[in-house]
Amino acid sequence: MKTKQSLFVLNALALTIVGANAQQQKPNIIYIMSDDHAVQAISAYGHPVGKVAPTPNIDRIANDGILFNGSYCGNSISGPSRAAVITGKHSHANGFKENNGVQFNSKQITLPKILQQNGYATAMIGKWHLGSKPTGFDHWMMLNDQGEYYNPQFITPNDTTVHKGYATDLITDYSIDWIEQQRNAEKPFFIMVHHKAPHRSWLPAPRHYYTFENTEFPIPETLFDDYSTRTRAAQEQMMTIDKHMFLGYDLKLADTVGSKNWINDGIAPNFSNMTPDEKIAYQAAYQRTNDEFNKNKPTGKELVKWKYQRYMRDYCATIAAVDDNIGRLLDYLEKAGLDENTVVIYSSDQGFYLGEHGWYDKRFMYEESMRMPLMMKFPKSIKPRQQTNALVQNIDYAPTILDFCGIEKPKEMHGVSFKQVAENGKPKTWRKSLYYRYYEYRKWIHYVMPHIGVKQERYKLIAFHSPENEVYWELYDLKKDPQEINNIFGKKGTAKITANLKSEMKSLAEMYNDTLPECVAKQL
Ligand code: SGN
Ligand code: CA
Repeated sequence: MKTKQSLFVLNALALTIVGANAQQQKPNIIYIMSDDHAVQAISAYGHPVGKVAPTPNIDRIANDGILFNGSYCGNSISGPSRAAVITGKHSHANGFKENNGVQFNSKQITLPKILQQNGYATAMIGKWHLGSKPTGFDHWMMLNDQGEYYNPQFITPNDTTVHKGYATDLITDYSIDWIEQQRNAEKPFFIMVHHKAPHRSWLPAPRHYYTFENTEFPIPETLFDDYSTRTRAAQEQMMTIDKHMFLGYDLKLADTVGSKNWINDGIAPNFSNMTPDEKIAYQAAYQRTNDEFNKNKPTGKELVKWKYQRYMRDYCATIAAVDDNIGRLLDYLEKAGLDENTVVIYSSDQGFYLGEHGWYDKRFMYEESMRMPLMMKFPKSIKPRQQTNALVQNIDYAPTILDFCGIEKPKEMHGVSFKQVAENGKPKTWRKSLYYRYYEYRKWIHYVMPHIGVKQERYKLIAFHSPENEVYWELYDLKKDPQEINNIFGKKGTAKITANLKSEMKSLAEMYNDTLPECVAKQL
């Protein structure tokens, strides 16, 4: 017969075992984020660019799980988007509204802190770019500021050192190394793998110098957009391929036939942290096509087309290295038997213009920049080859990850979990509108007027507002005009739609506790 005491010990033991199993069963989370990777350049999305520059390894995540067609950010620029991801809150609430000269307030609740407190081993490797030191991580190594492609500096809690190699490869090496060797293997893990690529000025790895040399990228229909229906806001920006993409810095063009002397037409050419030998090899890789350019000297529209092709070749070549490395990470997970119980997410900090409307960069609430790539896989509960049009936003990532980990989200998070969407499809009650607000103005070479907007599946309303309190309204019907070239604000037959969207703007601002600028609020 068992004594009372031994029964107690047995019960306690059973509880410990159940506890340990539950802990072990908690999923691992790998959150991969690249920088400025547009959906157009991911083959899983089926865009013509993805067809000529496929990303088979990134696509593996979508094929094994779910692809989000309706994923958007709330403020299309790096730091603000990253801050929204880790806090689950829009910019006005997490305080990180602009990219430049701001420091993230690390005192607030963040996703990594919550996971760490709930027994997760946590790490962040790569671009952080929040002007602060990462918190909530057992282990972190961050690129210095925007980071370099070649031989980048990594900052750790202990030092700042140059690491020999190509950033995308190094970030993956260090991530795999942490998962394999360094983390506390008793705990489930959460790692943020943050690439620099494909951020400007698009410097490919040596193995990809020639990957797209002979690829003709499809010219976007709106490469020569005249912005005729847009308000003043879109006309004063400075991010056109034509007027504002530097021949040396961005496009690596030499001054004459046979010359290795890259043009300095505004900003000095960027050789990242290349060694002298790497620099010679890099310059040599462009020699043939630079000579060809200098023999033909295209001008006018032909020059814009040439710039577009060179831009796309380099941009996609930096993505090719991201793709190689994602393949390497996924292979490692399979080999280590970790793939079944690991949620893998791929995203970028925002979208990007690949020549649409003649632009590069982001910031605007128009589709190409507001839209974010998003895909995730988790073999335990997400079926393969799913797609959804549900409207999701970067503020939802933290609540979703917490939901997968069985942890309740803090009340202050604005986002909602899309775990159900991923597992069972979009519920009937799913949100119908997204809130957007962009702040940064005239702080850097790109001028995009601050704006506030509401995006629904069919319509989008935007209020640009100037420092002089002028308001410029734009309204688009995405069904009839997916390229947003026809601003129908104030046009016949749009009064009701506009009124609905204005009232939605007001209620979203209220729901998120945001204060609208007086000049906009007055017109709602
Ligand atoms: C740099 C780039 C800009 C880019 C910002 C923000 N210029 O300043 O083109 O818009 O980063 O990018 S560069 O001359 O430094 O390349 S973000 O990814 O941080 O949002
Ligand atoms: Ca970015």
